[in-house]
Amino acid sequence: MGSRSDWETMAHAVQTLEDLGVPCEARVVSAHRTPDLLFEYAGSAVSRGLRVIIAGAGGAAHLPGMCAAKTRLPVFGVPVQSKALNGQDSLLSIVQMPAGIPVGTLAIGRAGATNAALLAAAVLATTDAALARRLDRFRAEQTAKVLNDEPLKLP
Ligand code: RP5
Repeated sequence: MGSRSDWETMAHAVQTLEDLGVPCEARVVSAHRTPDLLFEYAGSAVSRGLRVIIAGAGGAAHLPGMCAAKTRLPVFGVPVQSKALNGQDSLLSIVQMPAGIPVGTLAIGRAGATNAALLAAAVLATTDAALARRLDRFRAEQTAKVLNDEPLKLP
């Protein structure tokens, strides 16, 4: 993520990955404030054995795009909800990549962070049968929770 201030949002990605038993690391790597670290982090991602990168950033959110420019790994971008523009700025910064360097862009905020983790797990599950079973179980439990919910009552 681009800043420690993004952690409140990006913790949902980490929590989701941990719930699914997917090993991950959480780092603050800023495209603006630590550009050399970003180059090193994304540039060494393949050789370090990373499989997917989830990059969360807000405002002028260059991190996912710059990350994707430096690695061929799948990069999923999470637009963090900014104070000034509610994350619309983050979303447009991340989603409007020119053809050639893709960033899979998720929803603004918590839903995007959670879904980025689920998408990353889905990618990894294509070559990991045990993870595929855990992901299927997560989805089945989610479905059952909705179906077995209490009947609605007037407030
Ligand atoms: C971006 O600027 C970060 O991703 C963060 O969402 C935003 C604000 O950062 P802070 O000023 O809170 O560190 O680079």
